[in-house]
Amino acid sequence: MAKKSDTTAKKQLAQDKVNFTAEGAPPPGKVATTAPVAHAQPLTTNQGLAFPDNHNSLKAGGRGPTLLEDFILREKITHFDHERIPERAVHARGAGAHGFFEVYEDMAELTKAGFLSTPGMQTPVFARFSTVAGSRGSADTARDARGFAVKFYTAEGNYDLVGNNIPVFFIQDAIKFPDLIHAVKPEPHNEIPQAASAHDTFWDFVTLMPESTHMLMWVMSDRAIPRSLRMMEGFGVHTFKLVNAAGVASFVKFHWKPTLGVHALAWDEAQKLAGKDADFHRRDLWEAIEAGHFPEWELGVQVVPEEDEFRFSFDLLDPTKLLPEELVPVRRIGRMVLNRNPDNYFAETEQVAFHPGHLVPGIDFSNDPLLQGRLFSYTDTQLSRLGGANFHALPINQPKCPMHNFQRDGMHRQQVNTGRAAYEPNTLAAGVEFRADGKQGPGQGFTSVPELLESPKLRQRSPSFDDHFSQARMFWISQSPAEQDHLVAAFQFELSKLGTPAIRQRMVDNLAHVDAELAARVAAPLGIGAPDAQAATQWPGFRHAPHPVDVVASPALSMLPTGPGSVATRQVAILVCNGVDATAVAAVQQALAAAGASSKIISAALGTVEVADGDHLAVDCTLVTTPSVVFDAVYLPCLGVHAAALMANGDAVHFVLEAYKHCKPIAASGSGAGLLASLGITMPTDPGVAQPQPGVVLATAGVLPPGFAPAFLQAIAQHRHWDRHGLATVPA
Ligand code: HDD
Repeated sequence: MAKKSDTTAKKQLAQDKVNFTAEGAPPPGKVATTAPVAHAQPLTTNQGLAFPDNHNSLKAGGRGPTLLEDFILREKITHFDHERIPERAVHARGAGAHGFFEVYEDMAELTKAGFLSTPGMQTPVFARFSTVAGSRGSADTARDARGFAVKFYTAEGNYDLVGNNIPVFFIQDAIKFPDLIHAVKPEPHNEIPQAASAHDTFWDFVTLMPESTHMLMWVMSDRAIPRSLRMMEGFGVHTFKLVNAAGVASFVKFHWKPTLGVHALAWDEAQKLAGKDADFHRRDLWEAIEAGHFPEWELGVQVVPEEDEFRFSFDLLDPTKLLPEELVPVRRIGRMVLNRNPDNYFAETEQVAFHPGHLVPGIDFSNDPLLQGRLFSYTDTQLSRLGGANFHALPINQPKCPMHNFQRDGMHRQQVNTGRAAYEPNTLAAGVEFRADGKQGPGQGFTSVPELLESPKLRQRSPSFDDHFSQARMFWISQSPAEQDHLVAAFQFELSKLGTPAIRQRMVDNLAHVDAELAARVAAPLGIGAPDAQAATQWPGFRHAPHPVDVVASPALSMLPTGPGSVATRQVAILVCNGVDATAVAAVQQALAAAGASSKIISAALGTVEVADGDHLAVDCTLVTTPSVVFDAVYLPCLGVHAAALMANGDAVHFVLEAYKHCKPIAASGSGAGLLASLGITMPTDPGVAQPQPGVVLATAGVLPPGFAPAFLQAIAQHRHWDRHGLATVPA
């Protein structure tokens, strides 16, 4: 028996040897030669050991158990098991890009910051945009503030401007930040809902914190659902200080102004996009940069001399207040261009560590209590997120200027420091001291602005922070009628989702302090009582300061004046089927391309459609895979006698109606114009070009009139036609 078994084992062993080479793995020591040239380096372990077979673990026989001694397998699996790091507690989902900042003028009169000193000087930057509440895998188009963080790699050290796309914040003191975030994140018992503020805990908290009312107005506005990360403003939010070489400080608010204007999605569209293309914003950023349409913003400053600190009816240190641009104009001092996508998402976008306390000489903090608290939080969070004190040594975080100090050791230390003396002062390291000389002036290092501070220790909010509603009112009265409608609808949507009617009531009671009409409109469909301003005053967090007389509209707060703008990078869908007028399609495509927009041919199936003259037109995408929500505008060309066939397709009908309902520009020619009429959109009575509804461009004649493409381009440049009427009846 034993002998027979030995023989079987030997046979199996021989067979295993055959199998080993038969399966294609080269003999030990040889490197596979069939790999593409780019990957032709030998595959090695983390220790550099080349190994020939990356497909099979080491087993006792071809069908036997895997051996524990397989250190190659163990290393690979172990590394994989530890690939994930904790996601950011907030701003987990983000997209980033490299670029440069270029200053327009010498800012020496205000700041000694070197990167703001020489006109035309370029400083490398890395920018990361993010949503706040959602997890790393959540959808891009959630209703939320967007993070707008920029790291400037200046010659004097890294400067981080860690802002948002909204100029104010929910809370006035950092001690409330964990409460705010616990309230807005998914509820802890069931982890629902993801990336959404429309749930009880968020509104429970904010209604008890009326200081959040101003920010709520922004978050319920279309600012919280940007069309593109490239089309949103950024704000430093807090008041900071600029300091010149003579030590003279001024207060400053920072702004980023996008050259493409500020534009938003429709709320219904944003929700659908969350499912149809959860990567909508990051894809848009990536593709624009790949296509050479580099996103660009101008950096603006609002400067207030120190002696004017108390000039305003609000406190400059209060982060729930903005500085109206009509009171202090925004001076544009430079531009940021993002011109390179990251090579590796994890290494760069995920591992980048921002911190409002990363400053350079010439820029300093104010005493805003929200900012002061942030100064602790950001380093602290990187310690656990990036695994220790050496996160500054990750390539994306390294300063691009010399860096010397006596910080030593710690997890994942990259630097190999030499010498005995890891302290200062010393005489043992050739007397070297790594210290700037402390004098004022360019290149002389960071010094804090001296400030006289003598006061009792108090755990108290300054009464100058008490006015919670005036700027919320200013925001409301500065919006166009369409923007007001969207804001009311957003409040209604969010509050309708609450299971606790008392919270809905508390919100409209608070809103009654902003504007009676706003509160009444929001309350109408919520199944609650009329807004009661007096009831709101009963809650402990309520501090009542009457609206100061200077609450006037601030035109800069509306998104409308920023358009019409450019059509560059806009995406246009051209719906086709057999019989399409290819000449008209080519003419419109040419006009769009010349203006920097792009177009896609959409039909029911991939392949080609037969055009009117018997030729063929290639289809780019199908109606189902690229729905209307991923486009900015739609063109319906003449489809000859086949027009009815397209409209027999429910997906095509839905595509057009949905684009129309989302107020997107629609152009139609020939029988395409007739199709719109059959959908109840418009009656094409005029033979030439007519615009019966805002943003609808028609040509009923067979040949496109010369004004057709320009009219369509103009409609696209206006972004959306929010003033379209009768939309409630459109079934999409
Ligand atoms: Fe914050 C991340 C912006 C208040 C604590 N914050 C973070 C990011 C942005 C902001 C853009 C993402 C940076 C990135 O892309 O990596 N945060 C703001 C703004 C605030 C603000 C504009 C108010 C004006 N934050 C704030 C407070 C605290 C924090 C009051 C805590 C006291 N924020 C953090 C954090 C994060 C963060 C937990 C998460 C990941 C990180 O820092 O690096 O530390």
